Amino acid sequence: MTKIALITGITGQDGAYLAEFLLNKGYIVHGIKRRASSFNTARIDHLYKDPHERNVNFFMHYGDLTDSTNLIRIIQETQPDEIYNLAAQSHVQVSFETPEYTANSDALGTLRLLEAIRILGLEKKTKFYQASTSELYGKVQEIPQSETTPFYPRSPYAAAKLYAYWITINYREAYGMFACNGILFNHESPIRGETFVTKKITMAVANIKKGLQEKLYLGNLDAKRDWGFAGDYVEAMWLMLQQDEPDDYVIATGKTHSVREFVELAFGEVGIEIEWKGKGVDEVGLDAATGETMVEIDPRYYRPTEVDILVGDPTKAKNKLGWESKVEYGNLVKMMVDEDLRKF
Ligand code: NDP
Ligand code: GDR
Repeated sequence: MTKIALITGITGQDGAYLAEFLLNKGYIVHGIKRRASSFNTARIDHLYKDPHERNVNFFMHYGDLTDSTNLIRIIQETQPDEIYNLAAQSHVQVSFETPEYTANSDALGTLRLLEAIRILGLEKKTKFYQASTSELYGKVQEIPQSETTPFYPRSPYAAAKLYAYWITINYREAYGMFACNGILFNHESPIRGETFVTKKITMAVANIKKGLQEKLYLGNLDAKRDWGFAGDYVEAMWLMLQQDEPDDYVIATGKTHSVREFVELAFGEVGIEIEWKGKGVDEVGLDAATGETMVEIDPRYYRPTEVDILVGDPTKAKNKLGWESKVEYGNLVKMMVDEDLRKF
């Protein structure tokens, strides 16, 4: 029997990788996209087929996580075996500026989907994946962070995702739903959103190399993150829904690097060695060969409350799902810089 998947957030980084992954597994894939005044489907255009063709297995529906009736109708029409809830206002810094909207889409949006499954009587048919996040750990209580590490959210985004995490568990326990949280640590790719720090850096490196940009402005250089490759991480989402029992899993590489190290490695890819001078907001990253300023600090990118260090313990995912992160950090940085050099 051909399986049917419904992906929210299909136009995002993970939505695009997951849609391709599931289509390759023979799924029929439905995606929910928001109406926008300009095209927002660049990441999935290569998967799209004219609906008038035969054997079409990829369908798009207009929708929004803030609109319950729309979600109920789409789930009723598509009768999915698996729902992957990837849609979110996913930018931590933006969540400080739009806290209420972030809560509406990221926290209540998750509730709306779970409730839709229940209203439609699909509790026993439809499995549910929730895109939980390492941001839940926030002000970390333990290194590395595992499924049993206490949470301490440090942003409106993380607080909204904390609600989504617990409501997913509550629906699993209250109604016997097959609902899982993937606690994913940062994962990146050439199609990462352009305002996340990795992509911002790799794009700037490519632009500077080509003489299209003078320098790069960043915030906190000392934040440390456990960065993996998005293409690897979507497989873990799928694996969680193929197990006998629903459960929650940390998905991570187990290694951590600072933003500063990422900058050094990315510039290194185009033959620029960065030398740091000064302290705090006055710190600059110089081209060691020419003395030109490549990186400056702009305090605008500092967050009111920062998450200093994240590093995940993926042991449970390895033992129970047989999942491991494949693309190494250095190769990830190279992949992103190479793609930006090619594109821009
Ligand atoms: P992106 O920001 O790339 O994609 C987010 C997607 O959600 C986009 O398709 C966006 O649509 C959609 N969306 C936003 N708001 C709404 C809404 N109100 N209704 C419907 N759709 C909406 O995120 P990623 O692909 O990087 O992440 C996927 C999920 O995983 C997110 O929930 C994120 O919070 C979570 N996560 C991500 C991690 C990462 O490192 N990437 C790590 C841990 C968790 P549009 O294109 O129109 O903006
Ligand atoms: P994060 O990713 O907040 O971890 O959330 P982001 O790339 O935005 O920030 C990582 C770290 O870099 C520091 N930083 C900057 N960040 C941005 N965006 N821009 C800058 O100029 C800059 N300078 C320094 C930040 O302070 C931070 O410490 C991502 C998102 O994908 C979430 O949706 C997801 O849940 C988590 O990863 C896991």
